[in-house]
Amino acid sequence: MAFVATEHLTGISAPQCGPGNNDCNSTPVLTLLPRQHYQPDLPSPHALCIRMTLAADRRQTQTAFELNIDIRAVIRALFRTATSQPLSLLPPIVIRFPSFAFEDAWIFALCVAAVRSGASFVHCAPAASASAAPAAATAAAQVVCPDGTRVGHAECCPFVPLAQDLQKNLFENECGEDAHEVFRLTFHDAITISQKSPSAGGGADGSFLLFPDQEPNFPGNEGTDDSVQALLPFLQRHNVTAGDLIQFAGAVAIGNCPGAPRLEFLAGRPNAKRLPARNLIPLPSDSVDRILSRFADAGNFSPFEVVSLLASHSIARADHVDPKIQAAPFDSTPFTFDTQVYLEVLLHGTGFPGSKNNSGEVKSPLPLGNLAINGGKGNDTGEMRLQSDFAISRDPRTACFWQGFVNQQTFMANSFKAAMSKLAVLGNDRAKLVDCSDVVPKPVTTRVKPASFPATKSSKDLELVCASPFPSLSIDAGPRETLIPHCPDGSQNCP
Ligand code: HEM
Ligand SMILES: [Ca+2]
Repeated sequence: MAFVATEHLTGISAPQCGPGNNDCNSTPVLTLLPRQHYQPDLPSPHALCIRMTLAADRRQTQTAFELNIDIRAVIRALFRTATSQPLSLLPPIVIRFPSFAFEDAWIFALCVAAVRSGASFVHCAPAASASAAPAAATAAAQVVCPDGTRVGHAECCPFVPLAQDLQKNLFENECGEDAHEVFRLTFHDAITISQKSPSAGGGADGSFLLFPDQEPNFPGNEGTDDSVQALLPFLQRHNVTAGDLIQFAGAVAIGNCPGAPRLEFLAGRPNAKRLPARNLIPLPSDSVDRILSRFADAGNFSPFEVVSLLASHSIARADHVDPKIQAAPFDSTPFTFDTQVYLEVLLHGTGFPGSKNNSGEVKSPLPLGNLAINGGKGNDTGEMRLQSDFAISRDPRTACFWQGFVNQQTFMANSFKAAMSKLAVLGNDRAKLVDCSDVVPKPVTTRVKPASFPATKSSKDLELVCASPFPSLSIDAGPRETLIPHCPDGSQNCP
């Protein structure tokens, strides 16, 4: 057997019924995904760590349990296969429940796993290591800030006016260009750290804002100067560190995008002292090997977590990949944090929205836009596809994770949130930070529609590598390629 002790299963319940979600009519689902997520926490090769997200009463709580059962027996039973493949290559298994009693569903799921594994006894207890779980739930609000807001810790007070200032003077409460660019900066600031080369950079330390004339010029950072210039005045006006400002502004920004989760925010990142090394940012022309090993080197990110983080490309448009076109979107809903990007990247590519032969770009399924139709006057460039997204969606190590997010809005948003919790504190000691998640504004609750094939596309256009069944999705009506909105309000022309 090729199982290694660092591979685990994780279970995450998908549906959450309430404002801003699209799963109200579906049955609760438990997805058990093979995963190498909690490397430090496996007490023995015979334990199975199941991590759960409970969506009962519309609050999310997370609990980790450990079952003292034979992991190989569970795998064989769950996947009905005596496979020698690593767990990360196995398809996810989905169990559907007939009711919305989430707690019952979880206990039932654990029993199913245990019974199927043939375990003679099952012992469930909270995971011994708290490091597996995100920081403890936000402390009960007990401090009153100068403006009267109640927060968990005094250190969180400066972020209250900062959130208001960002919304009013930068984002205008929209999931627009500024929100996208600022969100991207959370990644580019954090990823410049290396376990192999400890002096190469400090991770999420605000170096971008402290060396604003240098770091945006590094390879892979094309376009980050806009968000750096946008954030610098906020660093002047507010008493927060540069690293905290970047991660907090990203959390505020993404909350303006329908479908996005409310991110964790921990405060207290010390300011960067030095500029990081230049070569730590993944490029869209990089191989999957190189990308996965860069993320592993930066912070032990598993392939599942890398795929989870790429949900961000659901609210993304490129200005610098093709010098001939601006704001070329990666999916047909660039102002909605949905699963369309996972679907659309799996479609057969037919052409380029602008010029050919750009580094890091491959053919997309929706290249037409309305530029051509309107004699060059339209605003829809057509969709762009990054070579890295394409390769990750079709690599055996990541294809099932990628496909597993299609039309799984809540699962995708929860997985993204969990991976962002790791990204946002790279280079920092979680234990020294203060949980200020309560000052992150609540995300917009606009309903997100289920994933659907863009007009003219169907399941015939799918290029699937993962053997799991593909969800059945509707097709948008229309005689020609779906036009992609250019503005956050869904229109083609912004005021
Ligand atoms: C495999 C690693 C990744 C690669 C190679 C990559 C590459 C790119 C590229 C080339 C662009 C277009 C930039 C431009 O031309 O303006 C882009 C945009 C973007 N990326 Fe990534 N990215 C990666 C991972 C991530 C992650 C982990 C995040 C966040 C957690 C992220 C967030 C974004 C956002 C929000 C944008 C849109 C910016 C805008 O619309 O202005 N990316 N990415
Ligand atoms: Ca989208």
